Amino acid sequence: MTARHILALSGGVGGAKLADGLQQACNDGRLTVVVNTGDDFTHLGLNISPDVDTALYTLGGVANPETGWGRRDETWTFMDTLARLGGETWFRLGDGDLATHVERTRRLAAGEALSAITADFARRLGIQADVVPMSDQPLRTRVHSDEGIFDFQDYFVRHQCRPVTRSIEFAQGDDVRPSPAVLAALADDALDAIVICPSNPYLSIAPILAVPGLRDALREAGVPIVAVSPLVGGAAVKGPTAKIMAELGVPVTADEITRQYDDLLAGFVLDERDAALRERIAVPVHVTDTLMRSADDRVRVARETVDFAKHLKARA
Ligand code: FO1
Repeated sequence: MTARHILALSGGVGGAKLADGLQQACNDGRLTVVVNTGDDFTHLGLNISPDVDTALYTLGGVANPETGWGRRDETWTFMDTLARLGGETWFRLGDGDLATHVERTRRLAAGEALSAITADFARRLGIQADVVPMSDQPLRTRVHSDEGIFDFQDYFVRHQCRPVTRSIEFAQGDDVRPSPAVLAALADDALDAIVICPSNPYLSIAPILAVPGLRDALREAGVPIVAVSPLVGGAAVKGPTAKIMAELGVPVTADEITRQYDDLLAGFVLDERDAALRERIAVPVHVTDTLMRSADDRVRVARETVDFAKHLKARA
């Protein structure tokens, strides 16, 4: 695989695994990872950007291998002490992770942009890729459910995705725009492909596409956009993708994911367990084992995805 510059769109754990594979497969090429910030929230007075941190920790090789979020070899003195004091403990912040939130909060309060802080954290973690929050302005995912309207982490962690989803809102002010680094990456002459990682299309990729101007900028970049299916054998590898699809009344099948990305897609990477759905997909399809259990799997799926995208580019 030789690519000059790949841009990937990612949510949390599943997306970060493919981004990690892309980083390892990129060799001398450039990788820009555009990360969802719709899950961001203020908690215990701290600015928390869960998907950005999952990308940073995964690409920096310090992610917790069991959860996929948070840091490996974490200690929990802060949480244990908070519990003894009767504080809020439903959202688990490890001691090392806490330092990330404290430092981010301090720098945001001092007037730095989230993208500048993230770029600096990435450099300090020795990450080769450019990790870029989708926007420097807040856009917040809110889940409208049978039990009321929930802020994202309230729905996802506190209520364990139990409420039945009716619709999903991306609450944002008039000033929300793509991070300058996203637009600069999309304008790069060396950009070869855009990869939509196997993140939740409704909760993790949709907020990125909801940033005004971003969807058009992706389409106008003039390179193939290829998505990797987040469904394997009609089930989500992790998280509530299948549950939400059922609740929104759409079939829980991989071909439905291509309809969610609609006008953007030039190609789709389908899991081999869903190969029978191939005929129902309007764009070119690459069938493979998309499960990323090991580090080698991440690199293999990344290589195949980029090779597929480059093949589509050569054909265009
Ligand atoms: N997910 C959980 O299920 N429980 C938690 O307590 C939790 C804490 C947490 C702390 C920092 C962080 O960066 C992520 C954390 N996550 C937790 C993951 C997060 O809620 C989700 O993975 C994403 O927002 C969805 O991509």
